[in-house]
Amino acid sequence: MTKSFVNLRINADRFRARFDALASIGARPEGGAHRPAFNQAHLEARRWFLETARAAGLETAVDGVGNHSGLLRCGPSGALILLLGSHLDTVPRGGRFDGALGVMAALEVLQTVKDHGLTLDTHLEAVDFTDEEGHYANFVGSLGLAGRLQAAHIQSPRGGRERFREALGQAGLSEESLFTAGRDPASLAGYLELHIEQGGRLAEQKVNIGIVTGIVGIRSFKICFLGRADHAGTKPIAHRLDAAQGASAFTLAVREVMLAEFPRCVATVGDMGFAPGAFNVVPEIVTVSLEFRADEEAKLDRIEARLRQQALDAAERFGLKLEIRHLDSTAPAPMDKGVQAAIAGACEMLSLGYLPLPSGAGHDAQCLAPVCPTGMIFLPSIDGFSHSAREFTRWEDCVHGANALLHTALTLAQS
Ligand code: HGY
Ligand code: MN
Ligand code: MN
Repeated sequence: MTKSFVNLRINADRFRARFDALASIGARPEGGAHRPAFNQAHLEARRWFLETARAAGLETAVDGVGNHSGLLRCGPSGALILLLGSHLDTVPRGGRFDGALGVMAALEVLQTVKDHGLTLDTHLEAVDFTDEEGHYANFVGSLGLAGRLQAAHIQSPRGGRERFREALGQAGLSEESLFTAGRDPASLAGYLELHIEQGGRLAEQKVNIGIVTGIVGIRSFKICFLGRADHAGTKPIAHRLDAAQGASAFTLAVREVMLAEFPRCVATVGDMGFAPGAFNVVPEIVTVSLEFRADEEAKLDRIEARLRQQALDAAERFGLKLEIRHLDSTAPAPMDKGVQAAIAGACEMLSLGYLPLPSGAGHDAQCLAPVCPTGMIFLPSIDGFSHSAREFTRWEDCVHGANALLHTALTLAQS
């Protein structure tokens, strides 16, 4: 950290005003935000972000995978680009902080650098990545920018291929354009992301900043239990091929297996669909969404084998057929040690306490980590709530985090 920057701080009022303006787009009456990828509020939030970045004097762009960004050319011609960012999409009925805080902090850092006329060794770019939450497929934007998006990853979009194509079209994109956004890794100086922890460790230990050491891998599947539609009034229960029984037995077994055999990992059945879905028809088909997470591929392999077996056992028990469709997988990723050290240096300079910790949540950073030095800064989530209107981080922590992002970026942009 060169002496001249030590007293530099972000403009907290401007940061707050922008965060609140963004939070109003797609705001829910009970609090939180509803901006699933490509819904009207998400598209509006992206337009607003570009307008705000343009008004801040940044060069704006939208790439073939829909990533929206503002670029500050504060380095010499031909300089590498240090990326900062996160995502403006949310889970359905999500929180105001998840993703949005990181994009607003990135914008604030770039404008602070611009306002002070700083010249650095790299350019700086603030990015809003497409569909981080996997409304259609996990991390489409960051995988696309990293040049790591595979056709198989969008083969079976959640919610169906037709809806995905339509949503892409409405956003001016296409399945083909998604594969045109890859950056040359040699052009990237690194990637930094500020994000809420979405767990309770920092708040419990009363620490200002989390320095992420690594991010879990995630695999997701659609599992169909196939039975037989029958009359709910005349078909004796013992003679039914009831898909709901298989799906329910499987869902309970997931919890038992994870608690007993993988206590430090997670698996979630987040959605269940019934067909034909009528009071008076024994369910013919029940489709279950499954995702599970672990910090190593070998553990993910073991969990996958055990849960596949549980699905087979549940189907067999109730005389059902079974279809298991793999949707997508994202690898676990360690965070760059040099970037972690730069974050620690910025925290020490700012007299902020910090704690190295792994991330149980997935992030765009895990898609960038294989192609450029990548790190994440976490902020305390009060009571560990996230992915709901309860999500909350104290504003003073947000300002601490944005200043830590600023000084980490200044360190990385001068080395
Ligand atoms: O699911 C996650 O961990 C992230 O919020 N997409
Ligand atoms: Mn997020
Ligand atoms: Mn999220």
